[in-house]
Amino acid sequence: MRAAIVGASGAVGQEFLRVLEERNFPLDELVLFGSTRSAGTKYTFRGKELTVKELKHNDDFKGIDLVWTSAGASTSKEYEKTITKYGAVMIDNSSAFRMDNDVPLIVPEVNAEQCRNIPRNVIANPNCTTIQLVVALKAIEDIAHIKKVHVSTYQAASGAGAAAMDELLKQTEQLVKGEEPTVSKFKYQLAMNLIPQVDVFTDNGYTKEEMKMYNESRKIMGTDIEVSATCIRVPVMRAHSEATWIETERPISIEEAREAFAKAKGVIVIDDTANSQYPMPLFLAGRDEVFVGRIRKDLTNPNGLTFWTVSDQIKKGAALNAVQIAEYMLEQGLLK
Ligand code: 2RA
Repeated sequence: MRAAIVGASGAVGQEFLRVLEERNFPLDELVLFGSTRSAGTKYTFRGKELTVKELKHNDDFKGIDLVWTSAGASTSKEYEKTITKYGAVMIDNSSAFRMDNDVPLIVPEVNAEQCRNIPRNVIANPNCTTIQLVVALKAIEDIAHIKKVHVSTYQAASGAGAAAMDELLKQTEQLVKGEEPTVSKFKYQLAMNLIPQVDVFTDNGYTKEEMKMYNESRKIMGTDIEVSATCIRVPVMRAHSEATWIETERPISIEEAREAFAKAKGVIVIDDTANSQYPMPLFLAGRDEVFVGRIRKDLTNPNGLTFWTVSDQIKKGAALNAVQIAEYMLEQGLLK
């Protein structure tokens, strides 16, 4: 298997290298691509030094079987044909193709089988907040149909890239020193603050990030589920948290829900409030799973349940999910 990463120098690109090593993904060769600025940069992968090649419209993708792309939607749109024209499968982490009817939007724990139908040789990786949400929702959908979801997200700085993580640390340091904090990666200072805006606002008052959760969840779950989200940027480094309220077709007990979560693929339950045990981003960054806690009935709705989740935004929210898609395809003989 000859594979490539486009956007190797970014936070997600670097996570791809870590995840591929960690999971010993079977590769005969890995080729790294990046922008003019990152071309020539060297990274070590499995003890070998790899040099980033400048992404160009040429035959560089000839003989490559699989390409993970995480370099922004405009780059994915521009290079789709260059990447796939010799038969490579493109697993794209950007928002470019997620809602295209001829591109499956995949979270392996939920709808892996849809990898079988890839007429453009393109598979879309969902937005990080959506991945985290649907892994948890799938556990409940398997026992009772979910009709409505309300979710409030608490999104880490990592969602805006490595430089945003650096800025959060820098702001914190500046505040401690009594200096004016540097504000460039978000509209406002993030340290000691919460910013109720992730991405730009749309005509209906929701942000693009919030509409991604509505649209992508419906496509992945393949149901009439409706998701109303409020996405908030919080001063946390790299794990997202979500407070979720669901309404199911029939009432489900806390015990039923907890059992369903405990059995679900990719989910770990941390829910022992008597001992103040619940998922927290500080302690779960770097982990593979979606962690679920604070499971309880919704006091406003007999068919309602509410719970809290935490998951690593760069790992399961991006690189790991995309690698798991490739692992599934290999297992199913869908990749060379
Ligand atoms: C964010 N989900 O958290 C968006 C993009 N990664 O900023």
